[in-house]
Amino acid sequence: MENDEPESPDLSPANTLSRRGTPGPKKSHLTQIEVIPCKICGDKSSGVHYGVITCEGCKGFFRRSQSSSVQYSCSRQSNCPIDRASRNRCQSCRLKKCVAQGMSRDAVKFGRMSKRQRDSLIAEVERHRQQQRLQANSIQEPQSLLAYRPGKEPREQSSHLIPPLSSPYHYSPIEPDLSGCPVEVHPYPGCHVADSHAAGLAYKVTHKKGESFNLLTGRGVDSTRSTPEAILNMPGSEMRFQPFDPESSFFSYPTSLHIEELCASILRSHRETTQYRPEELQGLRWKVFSREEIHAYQSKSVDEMWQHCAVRLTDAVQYVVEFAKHIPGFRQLCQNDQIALLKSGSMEVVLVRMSRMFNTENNTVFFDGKFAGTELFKSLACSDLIANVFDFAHNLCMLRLTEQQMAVFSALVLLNADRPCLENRERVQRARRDVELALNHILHRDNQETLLHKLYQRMPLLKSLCLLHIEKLRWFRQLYPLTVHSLFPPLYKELFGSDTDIQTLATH
Ligand code: HC2
Repeated sequence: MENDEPESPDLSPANTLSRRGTPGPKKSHLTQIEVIPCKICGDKSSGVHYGVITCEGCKGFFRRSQSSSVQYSCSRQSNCPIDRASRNRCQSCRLKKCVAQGMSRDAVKFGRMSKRQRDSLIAEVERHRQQQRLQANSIQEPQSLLAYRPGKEPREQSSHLIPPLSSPYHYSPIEPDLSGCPVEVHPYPGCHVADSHAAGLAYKVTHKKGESFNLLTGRGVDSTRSTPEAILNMPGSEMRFQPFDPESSFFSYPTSLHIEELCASILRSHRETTQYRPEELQGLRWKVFSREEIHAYQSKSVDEMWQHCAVRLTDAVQYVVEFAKHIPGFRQLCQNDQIALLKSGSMEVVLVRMSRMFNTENNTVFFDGKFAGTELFKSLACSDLIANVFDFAHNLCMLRLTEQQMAVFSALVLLNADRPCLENRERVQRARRDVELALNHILHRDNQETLLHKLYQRMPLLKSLCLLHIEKLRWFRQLYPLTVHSLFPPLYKELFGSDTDIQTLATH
């Protein structure tokens, strides 16, 4: 534990700049950089420190962490959530997040930012201010989700399902304490295509034990809540997140107004759950890993690098889970089906989203705070998977999808009625049909109907990439069963592992 006493103000680049000021309207934006919450913990920021917008606490923490005598280690799974309340609990994970967000001792000083970076920052400040105005004026803002619901246990409050937001850009979908979940319990066995039926049965059995890890909440599953009335009472089903009412379109042909609302709603869910916005990524394109840094990744042992990627991948999946929960029609599905769709679809959406992080000019992807090529992943020892994943991201990136198109396509990838283990396929199919109409609608409106075919063509490819990923995990698990068992994030194992292997391991 360490204290986060605010420190005396430094000559942080932002402070320097705001003092110096720039002429015209830019000044008002840059002096209000504090409207953007700390990128590490979400607390109120005080400017750009070490290259990233942070609060005083995280600034001081990062400075102290740079002393050569400091060595942190995580006593859990290296995926501790870092927010204002929890930031002092794990120094290792806090530092990791600082580095992942791009904090660096020799960060380029803000005063010397390129015009592009500066514009991107101004845009971000403007968005936050707009958001604040909106939140002040509207009752349909995400914060209304935090409203207390009487008659529910605290752990069932929607604030667990939808984390507190200081703004949509401080989105922290990571559940409060994943470490409390027993690592040994693997409630949702891998739904392998071949044994999906058996897996479905096994799922229900373990579900009844009521001690499972819930993908949707990151918490224990209460099996009694799967009855229709219970689903209606599920936190969030009375959500006012979107004005769109998916139920109404289930029984009537959706009108174009419905479709417009659906599109807007999906876009909003997407925007609020992406780790980086397009302008931010654009501004970061100059950050590429140096030779030495690449070498450091390549020198990691196979299991160390796998664990590292598993943590990154799990972070990305958690954002996708949040996205899914806000797609109209998804939440109205029973919990079993929500979980089944996420189990088979979340990795696919991670790969779709990876194309947003891709730079086709040099075939790099934004990973750990900088742009990385395939060579950085050498020590994973699965170059075929990496090459294929990069190819996929490259090709999808070349389609230059708008955020709206990307959002609706991602929703379509998730709402797939052919996934294994679904209880109510028809309902998924109905929700999917609306999203298909939405995709048609926006592509027609954008005059890009040829994209439709191209997007549908990508779907089997996505599936094969995910199968290859699972195959590689099996290979890796054979080599390093203990790494997977003890060091991989529980959610990662839940999604990609088959629990029979773990049980075998546990009984030996
Ligand atoms: C994670 C979110 C980041 C962007 C990003 C970049 C590279 C991606 C990574 C994400 C997820 C995991 C990926 C990786 C490239 C290769 C790797 C996709 C999207 C992999 C194919 C590696 C094999 C499996 C791991 C878990 C050992 O913001 O899964």
